[in-house]
Amino acid sequence: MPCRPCNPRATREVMRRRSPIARRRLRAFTYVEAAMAMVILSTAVAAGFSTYGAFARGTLYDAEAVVAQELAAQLMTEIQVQDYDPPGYPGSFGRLASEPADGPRSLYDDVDDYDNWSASPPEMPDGTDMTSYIGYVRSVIVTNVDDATLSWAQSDGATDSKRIVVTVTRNGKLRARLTGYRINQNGFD
Ligand SMILES: [Ca+2]
Ligand SMILES: [Ca+2]
Repeated sequence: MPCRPCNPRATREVMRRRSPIARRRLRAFTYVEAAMAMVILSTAVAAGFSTYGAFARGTLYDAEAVVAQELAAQLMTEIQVQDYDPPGYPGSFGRLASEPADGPRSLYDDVDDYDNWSASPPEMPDGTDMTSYIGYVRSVIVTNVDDATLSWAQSDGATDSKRIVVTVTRNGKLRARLTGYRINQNGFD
C-alpha cells in the first residue's frame, strides 16, 4: 500500500488522533533519542581531545629526545678525540688534582678524566651553562673493558679499551644514551 505523503499537518493530525498515553510515550522516546545523541557527541568530543593530547605529548617527547641525542653526541665526540692516557702516565685512570670533578672540561686531556662527570644544565667545555637546555642532565661513565669483547668491565687502567657511556635525562626520565669506545692504538695515543 503506498505511504501517505508526510507533511507537518498530517503528522499533527496523527498525533491528535493518538491517545494521550501514546503521545507521552512518543515524546519520551524523542527525549531519550536526544539524550543518547548528546552522550554520543560528548564521548566523541572527549575522545578527540584525548587523542590530540596524546599527540601533543608525543610530539614534545620526540622533540626532547632529539635535543638529548644532540647533547649526548656533542659530548661523546669531545671525549673520543682526547688521548687514551695522559702524556707520561700510561695505565693511569681518573683525574689529576689540576682536573677538578666539576670542571671546566677544558682542563681535561684524556678519556677517563670524564668519568663520573655530570652537569645540569649542560655546560660548554669552558664551564659556561647552556641555558637553552635547563632541565637536562648530562652524565658520563668511563670504564675499562676487556680488549677482545669490549663488554666485560675490567679494573681501572688495566686494558687498552675504554667504554664511554653518555646519558641525558630530563625531569628524571632517560632521553638519550650513547655508548662509544676508545682504543689505545699501540701506545701512540
Ligand atoms: Ca687528564
Ligand atoms: Ca685521566
